[in-house]
Amino acid sequence: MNSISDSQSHQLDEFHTWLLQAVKRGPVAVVTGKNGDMDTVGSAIALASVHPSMMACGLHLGRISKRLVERHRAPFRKLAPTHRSWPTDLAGIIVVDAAAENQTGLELPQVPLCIIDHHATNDWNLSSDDLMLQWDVRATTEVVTHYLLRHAKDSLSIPVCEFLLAGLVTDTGRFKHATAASFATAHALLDVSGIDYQAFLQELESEEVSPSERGAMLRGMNRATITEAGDWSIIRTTAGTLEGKIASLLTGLGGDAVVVTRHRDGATRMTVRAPRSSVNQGLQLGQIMSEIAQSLGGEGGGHDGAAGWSGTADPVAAESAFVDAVARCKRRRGTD
Ligand SMILES: [Mn+2]
Repeated sequence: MNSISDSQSHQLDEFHTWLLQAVKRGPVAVVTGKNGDMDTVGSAIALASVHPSMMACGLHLGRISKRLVERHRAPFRKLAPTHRSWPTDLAGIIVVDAAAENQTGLELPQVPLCIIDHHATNDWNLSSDDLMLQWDVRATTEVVTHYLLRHAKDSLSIPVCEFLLAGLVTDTGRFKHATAASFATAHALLDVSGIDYQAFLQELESEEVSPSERGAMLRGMNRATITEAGDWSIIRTTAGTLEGKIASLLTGLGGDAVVVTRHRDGATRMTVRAPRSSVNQGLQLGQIMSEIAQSLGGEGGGHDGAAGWSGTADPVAAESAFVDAVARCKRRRGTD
């Protein structure tokens, strides 16, 4: 089973050398992105399983991550945003699935750093002791899976494979946004663990949306409207919670892009999605969101088909900035 390029193999070998040297010097923290989604938490826990002096830690556990951590009693240390008491002999930090230091929500100490990520854009400032593995894959757990397959096969226990597979399943939207490489990663994980995929997926999805969340989502759907923006049609709405879920449901309606805006306690957040057909015709949402961060302030970025922005700008101004940016984007016809 080998679906990675020579250069990717080489990066995994480089990372292995970096890691071996780090764990020899002292403990290594594996830090998650602050959203605590299944991809970042799954990557951190799986990676931290390779050596006893590694520890998965981060600000927050998302709902699915929390359930899987509890079910497997997996080691994960929750940190406060004010956390400063890192071990004095801390030998390195690995950050998984975060495109910038502020996406960890933590102030990281000055130790050798390794970033493992799959976002299209990133704002890391790295020094020569640091390492960056930024792969064009659908989930960070894909990179971690290939590392474990190549250098730490014994770590691929059933729980570790479940963490990796769960990150892949959620970041690909149940394989809706999968590539041949992500299917190959999934195949390798099922093959090595013997996990029954259907049973695994049913258990992962067994947590239903609560009645109050269902109401909030229905109200968000009810407010949705369609706007023409240049060559594109955008479905837009506002929501107080679960913007990602609402955006996914609206994406299923077949517009060229979806924007869900949330405004709460003076903070504005935009969650945007685009189907593959729009991405193939030239719409790059991660790029658009980082441009919006440059013009309106705040933080923005992400993937071509799924991205976000947050800041203090007025929600109407933020949404208009997105609509304008999409309208300026030329549609390439004739592909897909
Ligand atoms: Mn991810």
